[in-house]
Amino acid sequence: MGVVNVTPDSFSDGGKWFGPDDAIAHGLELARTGADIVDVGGESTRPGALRISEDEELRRVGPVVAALAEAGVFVSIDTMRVRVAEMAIGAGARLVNDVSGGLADPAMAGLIAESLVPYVVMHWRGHSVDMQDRARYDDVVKEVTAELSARVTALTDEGIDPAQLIIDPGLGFAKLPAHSWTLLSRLRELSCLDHPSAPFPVLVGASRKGFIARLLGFAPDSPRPFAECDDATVALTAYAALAGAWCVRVHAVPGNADAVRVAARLAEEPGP
Ligand code: PMM
Repeated sequence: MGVVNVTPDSFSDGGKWFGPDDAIAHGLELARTGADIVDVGGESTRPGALRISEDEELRRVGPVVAALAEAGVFVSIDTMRVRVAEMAIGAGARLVNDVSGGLADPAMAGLIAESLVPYVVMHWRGHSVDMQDRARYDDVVKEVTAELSARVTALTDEGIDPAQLIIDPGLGFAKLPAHSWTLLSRLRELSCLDHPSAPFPVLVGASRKGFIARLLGFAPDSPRPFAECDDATVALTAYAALAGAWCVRVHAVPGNADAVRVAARLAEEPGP
């Protein structure tokens, strides 16, 4: 999954694809260079970000989703708002990626149940403005798994077919770097939620996140610039694919697409 952030202020590429023409050209390039899915988002979720209005979000993503879908790209809409998801599905989006897992907009579950599109349920503890205050865990894997299990149960209770659901640990969302590393190291445990339809496919969004930038920086208070974290992202992609991830959400597609192919080839080999 390649990322098109139609925002002036995202984590890692804010402002680069803010105009619709640039965003559309970038989405086409991601698809051409190996992305199976292009994820279009209009709202930044970097720590501390304030929300934008629904109309502004619609204005940012509408033309980009429509043009990419029209060109035959498998488009995913990255939104927490039901109206944006509904517009995007109407314009040809085929997957909804909701970083709040349905918590931000209570009407989202109804739309997903009706429209039958695949739905990414990310682990989330609240909006970006103060989410890092909620990065408190005794056992991060146990708590994230339990909270995702509760979401999956609530969503299926609202009529969503479990086969539509993809889960995501939400790296960097209400997580300190150590939490994200622990979750990655125990990725296989996440798909085994407490739900009769488990295991679920897992999506991993590690690309250019702060926990990588901090690891690679010269000192704790001087993280590596985000755009220089792509080689480490490729390393994590190979690892995540071998650990059974269904999808990786990345900003720079070619190296990550190669890593997925290497991992897939290795996974074909019989064990010892
Ligand atoms: N991360 C960001 C945005 N959307 N969606 C999913 N499912 N998982 C993620 O980890 C995720 C996401 C923030 O990253 P960006 O602003 O650098 O694209």
